[in-house]
Amino acid sequence: MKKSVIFLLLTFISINAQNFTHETKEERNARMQWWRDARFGLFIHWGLYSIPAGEWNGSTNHAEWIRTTAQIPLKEYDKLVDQFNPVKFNADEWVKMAKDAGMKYIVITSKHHDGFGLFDSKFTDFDVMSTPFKRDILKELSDACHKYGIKICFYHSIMDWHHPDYLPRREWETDRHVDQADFNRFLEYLKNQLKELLTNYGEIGVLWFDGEWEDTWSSKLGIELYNYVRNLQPNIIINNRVGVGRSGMEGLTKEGEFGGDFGTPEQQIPPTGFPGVDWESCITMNNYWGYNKNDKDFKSAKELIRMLVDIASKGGNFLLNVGPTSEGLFPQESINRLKEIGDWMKLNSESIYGTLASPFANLSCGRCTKKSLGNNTRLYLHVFNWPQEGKLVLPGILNKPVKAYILSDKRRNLLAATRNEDAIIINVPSKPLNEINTVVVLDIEGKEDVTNPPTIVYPVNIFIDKIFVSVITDQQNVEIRFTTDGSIPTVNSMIYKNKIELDNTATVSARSFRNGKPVSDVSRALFTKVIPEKSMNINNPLNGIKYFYYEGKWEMLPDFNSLVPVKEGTAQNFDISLRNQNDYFGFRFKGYIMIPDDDVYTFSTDSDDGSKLFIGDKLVVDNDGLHGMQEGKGIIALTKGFHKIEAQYFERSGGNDLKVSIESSKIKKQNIPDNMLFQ
Ligand code: H79
Repeated sequence: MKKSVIFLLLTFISINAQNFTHETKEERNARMQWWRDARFGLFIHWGLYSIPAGEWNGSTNHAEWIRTTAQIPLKEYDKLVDQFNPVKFNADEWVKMAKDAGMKYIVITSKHHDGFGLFDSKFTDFDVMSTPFKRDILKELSDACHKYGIKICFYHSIMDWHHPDYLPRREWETDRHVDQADFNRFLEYLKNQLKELLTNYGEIGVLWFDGEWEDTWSSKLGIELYNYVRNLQPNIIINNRVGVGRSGMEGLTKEGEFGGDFGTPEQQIPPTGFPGVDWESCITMNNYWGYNKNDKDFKSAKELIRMLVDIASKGGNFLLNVGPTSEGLFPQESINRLKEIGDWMKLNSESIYGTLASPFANLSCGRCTKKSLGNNTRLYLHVFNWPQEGKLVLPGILNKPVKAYILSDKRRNLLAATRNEDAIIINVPSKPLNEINTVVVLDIEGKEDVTNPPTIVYPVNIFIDKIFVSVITDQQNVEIRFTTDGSIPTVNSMIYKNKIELDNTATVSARSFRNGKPVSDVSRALFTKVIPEKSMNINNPLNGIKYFYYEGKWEMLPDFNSLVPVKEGTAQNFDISLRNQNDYFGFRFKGYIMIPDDDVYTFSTDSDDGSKLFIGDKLVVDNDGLHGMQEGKGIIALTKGFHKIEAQYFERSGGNDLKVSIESSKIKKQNIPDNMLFQ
């Protein structure tokens, strides 16, 4: 192509920077497919922090956060650059270990919070090219990944404890002045480095952002960055930490917030899946992400395999972490575990890759994953608890069994599978082939027809005059029958057609029927009729709310009654910007809320750290304790008019924020507006 044509094309691309946050379902599915099929990836946390290996001045509870947790001055930390020389690093070996473990992608820290880059960056000297090692680690690793068919992905921290223009600072930091800091320049730096990562290393599978929770980052910047990255590699997948909608360590995106492409539960597996939502649990093999030489608390291979299966059965991905040493080696314990997982995967990976979530609400024998076979369906029964009597009972399914066998049985000996009412019973050997998890394959006729109870749907479970309750089910060709007197629905109970209207306290019980026979378990929910709290009369209400500001170091809300406020006055709203300092403070807001209608109201506080909300004298939201932005909710029935409202809040250190919101059948969830607050 001629230079001028290239130039024109580039201009064209840049003026047409697309908005990638809207795409069709088909486009999204196509982009996400490899990742959904993969189910299993390797996380690598590696950087300068592998040199101290978790230890600083005698304390041993550090890792990749050591710069902050040991409060290391910048010039001390910078000395690690001269020591970083992982001569035993061999990209091919790392990639082969991941591949042999059954992993399909690797996410490595291009830059962690400390700001150090494992790649050759033109925009900083704080990178691997300034170390004695002087080899672009990401280049070697991405080449090896491309060679072995593993997707290479980068973890890139937004928070940066090194760059002079990043804001805010650690509270104890003294050697990086804020005076000349310009966050916009930092944004340029961030984008410049991302452009390097997205142009110099071939196709990148995922960009995994983190460190998004400080108050300089915003939803707007997140959406901009998402588009910036997709513009450079349109098919890339980006985690939800690019925006600010993550709900704490649970990691799923809060409703209404921008959530990138997938949720990121950290160090935990959600109790259930989230139909229609992509997510990935990232979990360490021992306790720390970065290498900590004293941390020998490794999960067993059995635990890790069962975690992988548990996650897959809920429709998620498993990103399992290894923290390599400063020599460039995986810890031996990690190598051993990857090997054991690989041994299991070699025989059983078909039950992981490309599977869908379990159709069963719960299974006592273990977990289930699923694949469509066109007309029929294949269930993979991951048996954790092998049956004593040679009979594996799968309760709660109405399909005809087609065939069954043990996945790791090379001869594929067929197992007899028979029906017994709503169960399928499979004759199995008396001993499992694998103690950790023996997978029994069960093919069934048609789409799965499981007896999960119908779902009773309601926004709140209390009401004043009446309430309308919906019931839904995934089961095909059924009618739902229900009762409101606590009894089990029978073939003679009312058929559910429209929403159930209740005007008295009642328990709704629902069950599916087909051809006059019950074909599901029973679901139940209690709805309580309540008397709403009476409003009060106030003379001359004025807009605004009283505030009382306190200072102190607390781990939970103090008894403000026993403390003297540093200052007090009137605020427009629950406004914590009226503070004198950014850490170690608390607020109490007192006033009245004008309630527009008799109704049930859901109040929530979203706060970092703890908060509580009282309406009248009732504690409605208890969201106390030390935590990042975290939401607490409560419900209360109120009559129209004025009610006392009091919010309490405290902040220890780090980020701080308080949002108080209201929602009802007539009010969309929103922060309580100024015009509802009075003093
Ligand atoms: O890279 C690893 C860790 O170093 C990093 N994430 C994994 C993948 C990590 N950074 N911070 N933490 C883990 C814990 C931090 C938690 C908190 Fe928060 C930050 C509490 C309050 C601010 C997360 C964000 C929970 C609430 C908001």
